This record gives sequence, C-alpha cells and structure tokens, in this order.
Amino acid sequence: MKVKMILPALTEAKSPYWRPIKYSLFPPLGLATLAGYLNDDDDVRLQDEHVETLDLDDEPDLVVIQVYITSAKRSYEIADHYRRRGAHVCLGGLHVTSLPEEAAGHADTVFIGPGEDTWPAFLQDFRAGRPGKLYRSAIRTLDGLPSIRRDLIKRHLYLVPNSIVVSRGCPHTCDFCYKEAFFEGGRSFYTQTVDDALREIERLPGRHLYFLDDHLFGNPRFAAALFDGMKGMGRLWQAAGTVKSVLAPDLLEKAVECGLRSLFVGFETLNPANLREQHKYQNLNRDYTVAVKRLHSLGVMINGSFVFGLDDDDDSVFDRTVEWAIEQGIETATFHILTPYPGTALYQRMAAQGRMTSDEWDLFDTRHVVFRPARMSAESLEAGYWRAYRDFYRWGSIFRGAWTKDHLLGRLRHIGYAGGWKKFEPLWDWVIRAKRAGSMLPALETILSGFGKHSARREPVSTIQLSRSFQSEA
Ligand code: B12
Ligand code: SF4
Repeated sequence: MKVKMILPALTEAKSPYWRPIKYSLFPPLGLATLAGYLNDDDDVRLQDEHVETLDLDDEPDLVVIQVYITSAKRSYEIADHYRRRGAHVCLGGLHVTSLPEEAAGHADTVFIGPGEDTWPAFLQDFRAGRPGKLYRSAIRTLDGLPSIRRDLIKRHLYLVPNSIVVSRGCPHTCDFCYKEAFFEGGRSFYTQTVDDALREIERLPGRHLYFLDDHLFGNPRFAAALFDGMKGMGRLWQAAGTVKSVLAPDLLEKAVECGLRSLFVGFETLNPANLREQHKYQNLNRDYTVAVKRLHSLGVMINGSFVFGLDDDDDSVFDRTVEWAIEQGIETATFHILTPYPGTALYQRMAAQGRMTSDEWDLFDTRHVVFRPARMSAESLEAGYWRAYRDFYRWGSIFRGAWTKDHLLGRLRHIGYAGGWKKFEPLWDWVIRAKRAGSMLPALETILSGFGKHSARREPVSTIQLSRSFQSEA
C-alpha cells in the first residue's frame, strides 16, 4: 500500500521573502508516530511543508494529513486535491478534533483525539475494505507503542531533530488551552513507562533533546524516575514546565543534574485576576520572581510565555510585562495574543458573549486579534503585541537582561541565546533556504552548555523563600 503523510504549512512558513526559524525547529513527530503502525512492506512517504515543497503529483492509496487550526485551509486544499485523484484521505489532529464536521467535508475518514487507538483500528478496517467515516479515541495509553518512524524524518532540515514526547496532555485545565477539548472522552494526562521513555531517548543520536510534552513535570514521580534514569547520559535538554513545578523542591535539581538547560515557562500574565478568569489556578499565589531566581541559580535559561488581551488587561500591560521580563533577566520571551480556539471553554465564553469577530482560521495564529478585547481596542492589542517583541529584543534590553547575571559567562550566554533567536534572522533565513538548519545544532549545544562548562552559580534560593512560595495546593 502506498501511504502519503503530510504536515501542511501555514502561509508564513512558505514565504518567498522571509522564513522564521521557528518553522524549521521540530519534525512532524505526530505523523512519524502514526507511521509506526504501518506494515514493513507499506511504501510510506512523509512530507513536511514547513521545510520542503510538497510533491502533489503522486498517486498514493492512502493520504494522512495532520491539521492545525492555522493550516486548516491549506490542509483542506491538499485533501480535496488527493480525493480528486482517487486516494482515501484521512484527516486528524487538533483542529479536526475541534471541528470534525467541517473537516469531514474534505475527508473520507476523520479522527477525533489522539491516534494511538483509532489509527490502528482504522488501518485494520481499511485493509479489510470497510473503512469507517469517523473514529473517536477512547483508550488512552502509551504502553506498547510501536517505534516512532524516525527514519522518515529528514533530520538535516531541522534545527532540533531530536524532539521527543514521553507523555500526552497535562494535569491542569486552563480555559484558553486546547487540551481539554482534544482529550475529551478519556484520560487527559498520561505518560509512557519510564523504561520506554529512556529507550526512546537512547535511540536519539547526539547530545541535544527537546521534550515537547505540555508539562514534562506534570507527574512528579514519573519525572523524578525519568531524570534519575537520564543521569550520566551526557544529554543537554530543553522542555516546558509550570511555575508551580519550578518551585517544587528537588525535582528541578534532578532535572538539571541530567542536563536541563532551558525551560519554557507559562507565566502567561502578571495579574492574578487574569489567572482566575482563565482558571489557571496553578499559577496563583506563586512568586514568579522566586521561580526565575531558582532557575537561573541552577543555570537554566528561561523562555517566558506571556498572553496579552485577557479581560483585565488594558494598554499598560505591554510595557509592564516587558519591563518585568527584562528586569528578571529572562533570556527569551514568547508573546501571544489571546486566541480562543474552537472547542475550548474560552471560545464558548467569548461566543456566548458575542465577542468573536473572526472565523478565518488562518488568523488564529496568536498574532491576530480574533475577538473583542474587554479593556482596549483590537488595534491597540495588536500594536502592543508587536511593540512588546520589539522592546524585549532591542539590543539595549538584551544587554540589560544579560547584566542581571553577575558573571561574564552567564552574560555572554544570555546575549548569545537571545541575540541568536531574534537578532540574526537574516542568517536563519539563509540557513533555512540552504536547507542547512541542522548544521546550526552545534552552536545551540554550545550555548546551552554555557560555553562548555556548567554555568550555574550553584547558589540555591533559600529553602525558606522556596517553601513560602510553594504552597502545596493542588
Ligand atoms: C512542536 C509544536 C510546534 C512546532 C512544529 C509543529 C510540528 N512539527 O508538528 C512549531 C514551532 C512549528 C509550531 C508552530 C505553531 N504552533 Co505549535 N505546537 C507544537 C507542540 C508544542 C507539540 C506538537 C507535537 O509534536 N506533539 C506531539 C505529537 C505526538 O502529538 P500530535 O502532533 O498532536 O499528534 C497526535 C495527535 O494529534 C493525532 N493526530 C495528528 N494528526 C493526525 C492525523 C490522523 C489521520 C490521525 C489518525 C491522528 C492524528 O495523533 C498523533 C499521535 O497521538 C504543540 C503542543 C502539543 N502538546 O501538541 C503546539 C501546538 C500544536 N501549536 C499551536 C499553535 C497555535 C502554533 C502556532 C500557530 C503558534 C504561532 N503563534 O506561531 C504555530 C503554527 C503552526 C502551524 N504550522 O500551523 C497550538 C495549536 C492549536 C490548534 N488548535 O491547532 C498547540 C496545541 C499549542 C497550544 N497549546 O496552543 N508548533
Ligand atoms: S498548564 Fe499549559 S498545557 Fe496545561 S492546561 Fe494550562 S495551558 Fe494547557
């Protein structure tokens, strides 16, 4: 059987003028996971439109497309094209789960939720000549997964070819997050066994890893055992975690011991009223400053994530947030405009209040305003968002942030990392066009390793400070 798997890109990722590095970071892990269920004699081809031009002249029997909200329009175009050519087209992923009826207009089969149970069931039906129209995931486990088909990934096209996920979902339920909708009808947070996770890590060549788990620290027992198992492997790794998990005693130290060097932290907002509004209770009453100090004292760089446009935000939110992030010495920041994804509690609330202003899915990219903000105009929100990026990544701000570190290597590392992402964009553009993103990995590893030596000051934040800020509510 000839199988074609496609990750379609949003327009910006294919721009002839400018290619941001973020679209050449990670390979399509979801599709490579699904490819593991195919037979050895199936002829499978995996294409990622973010990094290569799609070959649409082929004639596969089965086409599998992963649909994100921002690439939905493009996904449907490709799906229609292959259906006209007589292929059986399967659509799945986050956006299909949010709006299965919309997707069904462009597919022979649609899939709701994660694919580890539905995809093998479909394959069996398809081979037997009786494929269903809709498959809904109900069994949530990562036990006994077939090997991810990493051989299908064109590693040299990605800066971070070693991306990995060892869990699915997250234990929390923030209103703006896609995760409750995606995992509806079953468990919404589960992990691999520690042994399976370690085996997958061992398959990955080189030193660098990026855990794409929503919340790698979400199950502390699993995380602790994983970090113990990774000790001595000589890895350098990055991941995402919550403020709460950073403040929890011991786990972070274990993570650092086995190679954690940079963490994506969902601060989201500095305003407790906004946190309550979004049911992001795990961030409430946490001292963000202590969390930042704790990470920095252990030599972990921070990518802080912030959302603008929450109901308590007014025009002052941009400058206040950027200034705070610079003063804290946060190395990189990711800003988002609040985006209500269909299927989320936030979307339902906004729709009920008549505040949704767009259903152009291409615009749901966290850079456009698609709802009516409560305390500022849509124009101010969009302008403030872009200003925040400009202000945070000015050389003056980068140097100011770097100078919060009290040793030279820490400062250089800060400048190298922050500058590397945003100040050398023409270089990234060139590297991507030359199809050499993978060749920049050694530079990333050097910066993460603190220029070859562990850059942590090893000055733990005092235990009293920590236990005050880590109040053990759920
Ligand atoms: C890595 C990542 C990226 C990478 C690359 C994506 C890639 N190569 O796959 C980059 C940096 C490019 C990226 C960019 C963006 N991203 Co992003 N990203 C992620 C992240 C962190 C991990 C994705 C991943 O690998 N998951 C692990 C794999 C195993 O799971 P999976 O891909 O979901 O696949 C499983 C299922 O979905 C299902 N499945 C998927 N497809 C199909 C198809 C069939 C037929 C079947 C049966 C099953 C199936 O089965 C798979 C196995 O279970 C997710 C968060 C998350 N946890 O998913 C956000 C996430 C996907 N991103 C998101 C967003 C909003 C964006 C951006 C718009 C952000 C921005 N402002 O630029 C852009 C645009 C993306 C685009 N191209 O349209 C949202 C998507 C929301 C939505 N409703 O679509 C997410 C969920 C983050 C969030 N919490 O909001 N992203
Ligand atoms: S903590 Fe992050 S991943 Fe978990 S529900 Fe909230 S936003 Fe989503």
